[in-house]
Amino acid sequence: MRWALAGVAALSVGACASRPDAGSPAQRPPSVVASGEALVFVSFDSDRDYRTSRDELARGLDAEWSALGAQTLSPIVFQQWAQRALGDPDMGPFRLQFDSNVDGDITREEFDALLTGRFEDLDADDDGFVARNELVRRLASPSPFGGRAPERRPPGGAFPRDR
Ligand SMILES: [Ca+2]
Ligand SMILES: [Ca+2]
Ligand SMILES: [Ca+2]
Repeated sequence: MRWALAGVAALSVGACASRPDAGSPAQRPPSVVASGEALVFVSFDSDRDYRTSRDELARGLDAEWSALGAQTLSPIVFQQWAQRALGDPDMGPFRLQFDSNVDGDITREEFDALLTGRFEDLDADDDGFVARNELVRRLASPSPFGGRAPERRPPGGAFPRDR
């Protein structure tokens, strides 16, 4: 009997504890997204001042390329890097965006050019630093689906993989 009562008590505590998460939209934190390159730029912040400078970008690109240990990135090496560095290779930036001459391989110059371009794009106030607030984006409105916006497929059903 004591065991059964203890079980009921534990269940009701669990129900109460989960209730705040299901509160009004105002109680939910805003939905925020960070791009794959944002994760890379955060990792380049070597002095940990929460912003990545152009010097840190240059040193970070050197270190990243050295760690890859290849003259050029083949599709399979790029895929492995994207999985680890970008968090999700299907979120971009994509291989074809790096491979500007579309020869199948990514050179150091192509690697640097794309990431440097993204850095400049993200540096919204043009001060030469990419700060954390320039790396995250709030989604337009809190989603009623627990912070996760429903996917909207474009007509035809496929998401564009290479913009
Ligand atoms: Ca820094
Ligand atoms: Ca190429
Ligand atoms: Ca900036």
